[in-house]
Amino acid sequence: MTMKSKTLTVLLFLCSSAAVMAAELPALIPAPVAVEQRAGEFKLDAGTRIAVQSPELNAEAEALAQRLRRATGFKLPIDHGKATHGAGQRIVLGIEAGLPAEGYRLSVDRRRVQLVGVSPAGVFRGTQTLLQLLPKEVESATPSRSPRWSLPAVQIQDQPRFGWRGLMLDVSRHFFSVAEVKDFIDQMAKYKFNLLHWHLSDDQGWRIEIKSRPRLTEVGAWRVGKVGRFGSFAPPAADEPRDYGGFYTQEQVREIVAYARARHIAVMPEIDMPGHSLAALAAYPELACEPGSFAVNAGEQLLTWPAGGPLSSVVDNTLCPAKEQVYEFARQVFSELAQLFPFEYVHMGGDETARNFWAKSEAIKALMEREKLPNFNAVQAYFVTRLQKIIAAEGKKMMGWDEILEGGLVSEAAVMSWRGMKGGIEAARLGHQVVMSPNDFVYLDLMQGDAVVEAPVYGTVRLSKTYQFEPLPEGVDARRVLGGQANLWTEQIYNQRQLQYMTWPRAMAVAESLWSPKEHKRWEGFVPRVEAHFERLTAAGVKYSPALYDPSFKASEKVPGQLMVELATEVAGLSLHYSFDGSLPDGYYPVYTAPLAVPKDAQQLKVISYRDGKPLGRMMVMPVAELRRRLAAK
Ligand code: TNX
Repeated sequence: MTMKSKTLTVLLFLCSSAAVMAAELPALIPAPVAVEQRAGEFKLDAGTRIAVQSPELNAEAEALAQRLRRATGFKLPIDHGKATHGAGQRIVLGIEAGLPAEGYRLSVDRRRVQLVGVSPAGVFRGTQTLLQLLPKEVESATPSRSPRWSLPAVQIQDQPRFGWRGLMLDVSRHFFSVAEVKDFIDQMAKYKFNLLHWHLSDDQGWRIEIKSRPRLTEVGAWRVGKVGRFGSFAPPAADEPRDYGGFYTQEQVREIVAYARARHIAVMPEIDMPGHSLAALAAYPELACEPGSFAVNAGEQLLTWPAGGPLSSVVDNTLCPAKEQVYEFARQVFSELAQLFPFEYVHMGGDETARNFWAKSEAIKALMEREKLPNFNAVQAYFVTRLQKIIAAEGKKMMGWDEILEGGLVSEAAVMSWRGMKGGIEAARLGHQVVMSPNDFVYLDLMQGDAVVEAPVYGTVRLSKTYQFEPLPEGVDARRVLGGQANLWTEQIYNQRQLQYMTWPRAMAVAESLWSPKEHKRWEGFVPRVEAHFERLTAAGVKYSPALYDPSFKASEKVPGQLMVELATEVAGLSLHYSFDGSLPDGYYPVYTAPLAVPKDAQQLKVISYRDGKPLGRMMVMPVAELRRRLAAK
């Protein structure tokens, strides 16, 4: 086929309306590089066999077979070697030289499904596309007889845009079990992520067994358990039980690393230093600059951001850069980490270091004089430089949050940009390797919709905003940008269902930003595919946020005293039905067409979105007082 017609089919696939797409081709996320549809279909049935042409692919074949057997109940025997002929349907997996890293080619016709990649990783990514070509019931954990098990005839050529496609999971603020982490990895694999950044320590808990420092998990892994608005809890009383938390043994860590590896996902550990270290100090108080009583934070106020001033901490939560025993501690921790994690990078945090206790410390003062460090940024840089040497001596590369740029950064260190993209742009200019994870696009802990329905946190990042994530800003050297990732901080995430809800569908938008060609990205084409994947998540038993169906609210005052409210949705074609009289609107209520004048004595605006006569979004209950509050805050 000529290049021109290939481009045409891809365009067709991405631009056609939801209805046409659903009829023609299953929704693929992330969108592949090139898709060409053919006539006909491949029927999967009790006679289908899987053929593996290279022993390198045995594990991928077995993983695919297991997924298919579980959902279909078919036997799907696996044949090894070149014998791929004979009667019956075949799914053939093979290695082909010359394809790009993690790339694959998938062709489906009436008789056979052929999947080739340059490596097992490429074939594995291809199997995820293959599964997305099957009906949603393939996601189910139990056999289902209802669907027609068929794949549309198609030719797909695919490869990732970036080699670093990550999600970060914070298991410190709330602990998630081995089974829950594995489940998270399973969901990541479906969307072709290849890196799990595991945030293993923070003020609220130390989560990994370090054999040379047993108190880290004996003491540092446990805190008082609370629910409510994290960050504003009452300080724990002396008699409240410290029984909430947990940690991973080294054996469990190996198990998770192997589990991820089987899905071609690397695991990068993060131990956050020198700030965010209260759990470590609770275990080893001598690592702080000055004596004090340290306890694992349970969600009572800790870090504060005084207006205009630098960040400050209520109790000292930093390891002391002036103490030699801190570097010995770091060496012990990172040498055990280096044994456990084969991935080339380890992450040392480096973010949000409060300096208000350094200012009171004689040890810091002496260090600054001895090393001629003019300010606290230089103290932090001194710490980071020494840490880099410790990590390099363990055979690893060091990565840290963008704060490590402040005060000058050793050239070997890589930077993860979270306070927008500017740290990443600056680091790339200085020649560092960079991963982009800007908080204004890809922070999965932020709300997906309006605070009146979401579990409240301090900000909102809607799906459409996440979909605009572009990891390679103009003018930046592409060789410096490894890729990007989204970060799931868990201060306000108390259980696995909420973990899933905050991740999906936004991680789909991240996956597409990191895998698919930039030119293919189109919001209107993405939405119907996301909607199709909602059904797949449901079949898989995974919770997701329907916030894209909910309106956003904008309060204004045109003439003095007349409150107006404007509604908008991310998705086109919804009707918003509303009431001001306290009753619950349904599809027979007035439809929003233009900004509404809020009646003088109204208490609440209630809104629900419909499409084709069916409710889609949630019942939004917006107090008029809240609209007035937002107007005043502007
Ligand atoms: C900032 S991002 C942090 C985290 C918080 C997060 C909440 C970063 C390096 N540090 O400690 O959980 O904001 O959004």
